[in-house]
Amino acid sequence: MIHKTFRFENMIMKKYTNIYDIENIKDTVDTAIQLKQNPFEFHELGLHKTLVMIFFNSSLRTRLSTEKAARNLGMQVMVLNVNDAWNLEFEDGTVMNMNTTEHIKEAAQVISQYADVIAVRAFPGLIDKEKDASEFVLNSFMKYASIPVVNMESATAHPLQALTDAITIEELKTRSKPKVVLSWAPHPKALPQAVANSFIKMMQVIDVDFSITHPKGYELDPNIVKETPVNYNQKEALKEADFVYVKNWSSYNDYGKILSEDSNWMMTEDKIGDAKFMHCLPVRRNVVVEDAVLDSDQSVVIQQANNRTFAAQIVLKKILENL
Ligand code: SN0
Repeated sequence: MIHKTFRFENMIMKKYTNIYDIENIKDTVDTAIQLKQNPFEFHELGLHKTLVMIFFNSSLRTRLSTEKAARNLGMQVMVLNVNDAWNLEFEDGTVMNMNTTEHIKEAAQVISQYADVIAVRAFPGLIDKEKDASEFVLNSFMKYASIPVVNMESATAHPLQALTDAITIEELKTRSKPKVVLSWAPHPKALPQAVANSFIKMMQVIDVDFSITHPKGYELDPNIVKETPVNYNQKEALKEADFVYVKNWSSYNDYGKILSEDSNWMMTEDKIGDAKFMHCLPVRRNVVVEDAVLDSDQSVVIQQANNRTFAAQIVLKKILENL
C-alpha cells in the first residue's frame, strides 16, 4: 500500500489575497516586528527574483512600501500603471472590437514569465455590487498567472493594510486585550468598503475587544461583520477605547451611495478621549478627522504607514521561502 506523504499545504503561502492566507497571525505579527529591527536580515532571499506591481488605481504608501519591502529582501521590482498599458479585457468570449485591446489571459501569462510574484491593486467600480463582489480583476490574475499573487487592495479587501494595523496595535497596546473601535467618518467621495472589511476580519482573529460604529444605512456585508457588535451611537461606542480606527466607506446595501456627509461623525479631540487615532491614509483633513487629532501625539498614522513595509516584507518573505 502506498502512503502519500502528508504535507501541511496551508503552511505554504502561495498567495496573499485575504488575511486568511496567513496561517498564524500572531506569529506573523511578531515576526514582522522582529523584521523591523533588522530589515536587511534576509537581503539575499529575493536574489534574482522579480516582483511586478500592477496598479489600476492611485497609490502612495502601497507602491513605495511594497517596493521597499521587496528591495529589503533583495528582489528586483517593476511597476506597471495599467493606464500606460493596453486596455485589458476580463470577460470570456467577448468580441473585442470595442476599446479593450488585450485579454487578461495573455497578459497574466506574459507577466508570469517576467516576474516571480505579481502584486495587483484594483479598486471596485462601486456600481455593480455583484461584479465587485466577484473580484474579477484579482481572480483573473489568480486564474491565469502561474505565479503567486499579492493583493494591494482589491474590490473588497485590503489585507496588507489589515496586517499593518495588527502590527501597529501589537506595538502600541498598553493592555493585553485593548478596546478597538472602527468608526465611520464622512467623506465627499464614494469610497470602497475594502479597508473596513479587512480590518474587521483582522480584529476578529486577534486578541482585542472590537466593535464598530456607523450611522444607520452604512451596515457592511453581514458575512464579514458576523457577531461583531455594531453601535449606532458613536459617543457611546468610543467610551474607553484604546484605539479608534477611523474610515469612510460608501453604503453597502444602497451600493456605492453616499447617504450622509454628517460632519457630526468626524473624529474630534473631544470624542477621541485618550485613544490612539488610526487611519490607513490618505485622509481628508477636517472632513474625516480634525487637525487637532491628526496633529496630536495620539495620532499613530505615520507609524502605521511605516509598518506597511514590514507587513509587505513578511508576506513576500513567506512567499519567497516557498517559491
Ligand atoms: C482608498 C480607499 O479604499 O478608501 C484607498 C485607501 C488605502 N481611498 C481613497 O480612494 C481616498 C480617495 C479620496 O479622494 O480621498
